[in-house]
Parts: sequence; structure tokens; C-alpha cells
Amino acid sequence: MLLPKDRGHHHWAVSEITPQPVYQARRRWIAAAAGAWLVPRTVRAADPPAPMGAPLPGTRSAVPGALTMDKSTSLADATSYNNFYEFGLDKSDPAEYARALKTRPWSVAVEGAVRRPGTFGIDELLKLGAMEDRVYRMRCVEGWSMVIPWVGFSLSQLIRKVEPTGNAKYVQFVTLADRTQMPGLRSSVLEWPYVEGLRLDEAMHPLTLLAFGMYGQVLPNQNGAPVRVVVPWKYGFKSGKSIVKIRFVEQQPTTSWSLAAPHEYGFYSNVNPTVDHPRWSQASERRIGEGGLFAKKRPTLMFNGYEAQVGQLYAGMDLKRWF
Ligand SMILES: Nc1nc2c(c(=O)[nH]1)N[C@H]1C(S)=C(S)[C@@H](COP(=O)(O)O)O[C@H]1N2
Ligand SMILES: [Mo]
Repeated sequence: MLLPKDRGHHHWAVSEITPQPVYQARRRWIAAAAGAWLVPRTVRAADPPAPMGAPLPGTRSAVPGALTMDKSTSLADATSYNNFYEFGLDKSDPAEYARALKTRPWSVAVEGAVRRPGTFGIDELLKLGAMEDRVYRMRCVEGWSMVIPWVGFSLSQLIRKVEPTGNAKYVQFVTLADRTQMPGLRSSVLEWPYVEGLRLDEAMHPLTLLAFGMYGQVLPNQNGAPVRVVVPWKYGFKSGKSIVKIRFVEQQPTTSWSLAAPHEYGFYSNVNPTVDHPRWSQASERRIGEGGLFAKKRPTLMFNGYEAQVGQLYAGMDLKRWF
């Protein structure tokens, strides 16, 4: 049994969990500094993935619900089993192809129904709030889940800075679509750029996280570097990676998945064990890293276990209709 005082850094201390890809990236970085003759030809051409894996400490979040007691997924699993379709459809593609993603310089444009629109450089964005450690359960619509110790601050901190007007009812997130860096854009499974959205009150909820790191480190590219959204009570696809634009709008915005398959992926996409996907049950889930083929599935929890914190946002709504 993990006691409250045991939560925090100890079970994912940076020194203990550096996985192969991050370690290798660091070696390349060090090798690059040591002299180009040490670096294999294929690596020399790529940009050094400098900040990936660098320490990014946070302080324990005081936001209610932000520190689940569930055991964290290993960093090796969290960085090698990913959905990031811009880099390919296989779970192993993002770790392989996102390696060379250039995450600096990077900026996020904020536009639409706000009094203070503008463009934030990534370093400016990093300083907008105090970094917090938050351990969230993450549930993919495909039926698997992980527990990830993120580092970031509430998206609401950015939203307050840009002062939404009365016309701002929804927020749309636009993520990077760069053909020169993202081989997955050749596929037309989705329309690019990958877009997602939230109702303004969902975006303002303190659990909605603007994440810059995980496991006490700068985000690995395959997990959405340099900045992504994390909405723990919704299916994983609502949490857009590598964000370049945030738009405040009056009408419910387009989202890539509901555009691709409107009957399968609704705008809300709250984790809900009582509303099945048309092609499979959503009542249970496989926790990545938990046993092998014969491991018991876990029951999926209403709002992914965050009902006490977010249930009020949906009071009176028919969640079968607004799936
Ligand atoms: N830009 C972008 N963001 C994305 C995706 C994607 O394909 N492209 N996949 C989503 C899905 S389906 C999931 S489950 C999560 C996975 O995040 P993780 O790899 O950090 O666990 O990212 C989400 N964000
Ligand atoms: Mo997902």
C-alpha cells in the first residue's frame, strides 16, 4: 500500500527511470558536444534533441484529485507505447520518428475571443505558472490505460492571462503539422493539423493541465513536446500533443476524431464505462505494464475516476447523447 507520504518523486526519481531512448538521446547530445567524429553520420544530420530528458522539477500539486494513488506506469512503457499519428500509426512509431522533432524554437499563438491575443515563445510559456507534479490516470479510447506523473500547471493560468471575452465559449487546440518532420502526415486517416477542443469551463477546470514534462523531465518528443494539454477525465485523444495554437471561439470547434468518425468519437468523449464505443465495450481497461496476456482487466471508472472533481460540469446532461 502506497501511503500519502510516499507519493511524490521517490518512485520515479529521474536517476532511476531514465529509459533507453532518453538515455541514448543524451549520449548523442554529449557526443555532439565532444566532437562530431564520435557521432554516427545519421545522427549528425539531425538536430540535437537538447532539452528532452533534462530535469524539470515541480512541486506537489495541491489541486484536488491531482495525485492519484495508483502506481505510475514505467517511463519505458510510457515512452514506447504511444499514439501520435503524425509520426505513424503503430504504437512504436512515435518513439522512433519523433526523435528528430525540433521543439525549439517553438511558439504557441493564442487568438480569437480574447482581450490579449498574442504569441508566446516556449520559454515565456514555461514561466507563466509554477510547475507542479501531478499523477494522472490516462485512459485511451482503445481500452488501455496508464498512470503518468506529469509536470506542468493548470491551463486556466494561461487562459486568465489572455482574458477571454464573453464570446469565448469553447477552446480549440491546434497541434503541429509539419510535413518535413512528420512522416505520418502522408496518411489520410485524419485531417491535419490534429485539432481538439474543450468547452471553456472544461478548459478552465484546475485538473486540465498544460504539460511540459513528465517523470520530472522535459517531455519526450513522442509524448507531445514541448507542450501539450492533458485532460485526465476524457479519452486520451482529447489531450493534444505538440500544440502550436489555442483559439477561443463561440461555436463548438471541429475536432479531428469526430470529423473522421462522428458516430464513434463525440466532442465530449468523457471516459464513461456505461457508454460503449459502437464497436467495443468501454466497461473495462488494460493497465499497461500490469501482467501479461492473462492479467485481469480493471473496471473503467466514471469520468476515469475524477467524478468528484468534474461531475458538476455535466450536471443535467444526457451523457449518452453528448458522448
Ligand atoms: N497531436 C496529437 N495528439 C495526440 C494524438 C495524436 O495522434 N496526435 N493521439 C492522442 C491519443 S489517442 C492518446 S491515447 C494520447 C497518448 O498520449 P501519450 O502517448 O502521452 O500517452 O495522445 C493523444 N494526443
Ligand atoms: Mo487514445
